[in-house]
Amino acid sequence: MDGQSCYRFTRAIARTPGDSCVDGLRNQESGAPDPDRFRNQHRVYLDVLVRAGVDVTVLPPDEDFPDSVFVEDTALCLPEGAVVLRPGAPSRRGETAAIEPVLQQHFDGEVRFLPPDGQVDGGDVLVTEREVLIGVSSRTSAAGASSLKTILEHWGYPTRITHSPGSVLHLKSDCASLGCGIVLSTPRLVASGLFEEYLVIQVAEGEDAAANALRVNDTIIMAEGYGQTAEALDALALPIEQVPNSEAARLDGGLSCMSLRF
Ligand code: CIR
Repeated sequence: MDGQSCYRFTRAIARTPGDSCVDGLRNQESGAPDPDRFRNQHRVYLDVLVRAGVDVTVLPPDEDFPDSVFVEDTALCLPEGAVVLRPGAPSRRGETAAIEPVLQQHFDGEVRFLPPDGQVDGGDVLVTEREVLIGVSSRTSAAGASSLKTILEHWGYPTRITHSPGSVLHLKSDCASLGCGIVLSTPRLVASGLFEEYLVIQVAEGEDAAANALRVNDTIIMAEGYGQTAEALDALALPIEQVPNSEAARLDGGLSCMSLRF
C-alpha cells in the first residue's frame, strides 16, 4: 500500500444538508440542527477542502435521507478500488443507492459492494499508511467487518478488526489518521492499546470531540473551539484550518463524515 494514500487526495464527494436534517439520528438530544446554519458551515468546510487541493463534487440535498450529508458512511475509497458499504442504521440504508452511480462516474477504479449479510459505516473505518482498522460498533457488525477485511486483504491492506469505543458512535469519532505514523486520539482509545505501534497525539482534556479531525494533503482540518488540541497539532508544522461544526455535531457528525475522499 502507498504510504500517503491515507491523506493524499485529488477528489471528494460531498452532499449539501437538506431541511430534513432536523430529523437526523442523534444519540443525545442537544437540539436539532438549524438547516441554514448547517448549510453555511458546510460551505466553509467545502471551501477548506478546495483550498487543501481537492476537486469536490457537491451533490444536492436528498430530503428523503435526513443523515445523507454524512456521505462517508456510504463507501470506502482507496487507490485500489471503492467499496459501497451498508450503513447500519435502517433509516440510512437507502443512501448508498444514490452514491453508487456517483462513484461509478467519478471514481477511476473498481467499485465493489459489501455483501448483504453485514453492515459497515465508513465512520468505523480508519485508514493509516500501514493498515486499515475496522471498529465493530452499534452500526458496524462483525459480519460486515469480516467481509470488508476480505476485500481489503485482497487489495493488499493489512486489516485489523477492533471495537469502537462503546460511548461514541463510530471509531473515527475518537481518532484520526494524520499520516507519517501519527494518529490523533482520545485518551480512552489510546488506553485500549489500539495505537501501540503509532506516534499518538492525544486530544486535550475535555476536547474529545476534536479527535475527528481530517488530514487532506498538507492541511489539517479540525472543528473550531478546541484550542489546546490545535496547539498540540502545531507540532506537525502543517497548516491547520478550524471550521465551525456545531450543527453537524448535533447529529454526532464530525469532519471526516461529510466527504468521501480519493
Ligand atoms: C448518524 O447517526 O448516522 C448520523 N447522525 C451521524 C453520522 C456521522 N458519521 C460519521 O461519523 N462518519
